[in-house]
Amino acid sequence: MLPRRRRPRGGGGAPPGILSPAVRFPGVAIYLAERRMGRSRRDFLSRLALSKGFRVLDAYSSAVTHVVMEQTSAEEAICWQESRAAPPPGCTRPALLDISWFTESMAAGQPVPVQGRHRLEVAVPRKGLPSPVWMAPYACQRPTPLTHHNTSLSEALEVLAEAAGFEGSEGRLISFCRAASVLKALPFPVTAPSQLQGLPHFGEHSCRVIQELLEHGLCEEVERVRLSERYQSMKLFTQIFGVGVRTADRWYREGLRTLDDIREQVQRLTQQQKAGLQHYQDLSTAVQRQDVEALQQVVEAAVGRALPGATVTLAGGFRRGKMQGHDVDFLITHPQDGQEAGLLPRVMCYLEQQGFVLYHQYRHRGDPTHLTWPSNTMDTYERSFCIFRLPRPPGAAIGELQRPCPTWKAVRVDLVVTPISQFPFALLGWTGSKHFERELRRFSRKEKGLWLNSHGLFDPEQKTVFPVAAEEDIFRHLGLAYLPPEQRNA
Ligand code: DCP
Ligand code: MG
Repeated sequence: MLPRRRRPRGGGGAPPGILSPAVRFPGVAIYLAERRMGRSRRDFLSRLALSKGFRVLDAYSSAVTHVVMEQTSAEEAICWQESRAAPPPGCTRPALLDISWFTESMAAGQPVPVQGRHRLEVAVPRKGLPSPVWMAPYACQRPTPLTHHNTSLSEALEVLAEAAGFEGSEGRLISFCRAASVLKALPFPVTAPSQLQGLPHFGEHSCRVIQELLEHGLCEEVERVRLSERYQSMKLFTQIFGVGVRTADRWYREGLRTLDDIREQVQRLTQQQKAGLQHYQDLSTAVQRQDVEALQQVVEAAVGRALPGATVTLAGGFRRGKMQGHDVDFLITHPQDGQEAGLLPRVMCYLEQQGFVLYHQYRHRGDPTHLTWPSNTMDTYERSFCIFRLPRPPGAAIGELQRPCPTWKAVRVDLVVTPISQFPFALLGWTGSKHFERELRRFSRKEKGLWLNSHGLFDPEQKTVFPVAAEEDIFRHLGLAYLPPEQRNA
């Protein structure tokens, strides 16, 4: 069990509910509908959720994100919801869920991503194929759950996106990402090309790929790319910590193909790349959720010692509900603006003394006014890119004994320090997904004329920034319905 975390409140103007002193998932607000549940069971479930850091609202309102019901049919649930006030413009109705979502979330100690089987849905008699649906054009305007109905199709498009990125074709990369992201948001599996009609971002190329996959189970172009020497070497090289597309491309053009080829050139590598190569096996193995919890405790202890009152918040894919990831992203802040300055060297020093650090690269805080707005340079926060030495619990799986060192494993961790006044922007920016962030910035710029980055939201005409207290405020300023992290898997 993790110690309770102190963290900035994410309520963002939510109506008063039953509030826990330590809300761990500010993006989730549960409403337990009492209908068939009964008062005492509802009270028991509320207390359980509160004890695990969930926010439970005692009244149904537009702040509710998850409605949980028991022994209620889908038809009854929808009638119940329609009898309530309609959501304000721009807000979506909360998900109607059966108790399985609640019990699974309590068991996991965090909100599990909402899947089809959790939803109370009216079974519509199927007449042939589900008809094409209307879909909002920007990924930040629609929920995208972690697990969806079109995984093999979206993965194929993402191979083409990645390959385009390896060739420096940013435009093609984004086009394929957008089409893949639409598939992830669809509420049904695509089984016929006609279902793509009217969907945004489905150009001729993406349609052709999907058609081939639906007809033959494979797409010749995707398979050719996947098996190509170029794609495989670029993927291998860019997986090394500290190696980007440009370096990987240079190595490839020089005829290098394998990790051994790179090891022979060790004198040309940066310290970061050397560390990446040294720990390649561990770092190319997915980080698991239990590793994240162990790491959070380690980081919290160091941060608490370096600056009492400072908080550690999980961001990145794990905040979106992923069970595995390539690294762990933590944001550090302090409730008093300015207190956090210079904190990270003390944290790193303490972690190093305890033997948790295999490698780290510290970056001083930069001046955010030097960012060229609107910029793709994410931020100028003080940060450390680290490789942690994470002790393995005794009795790790047998297969683990073949690993380089069975008693610990190397894990990539990013630590980012932000002043509390900018924290909601940093949290939004560091939660991802990458495509979601790209879309959010594009939406801000093109639809609202505002510039968004991980430091703030800027109005270039008025020359003003928007003060915010929580992520919800940023969505509100942009006129978007709030999406909790687990619906940002675009
Ligand atoms: N990010 C950022 N600045 C960076 C790197 C990442 O702001 N220099 C943002 C982009 C992503 C988010 O942080 O939206 C997390 O980045 P990751 O690369 O860690 O990606 P994920 O955590 O989503 O996935 P995973 O770590 O599992 O690959
Ligand atoms: Mg990450």
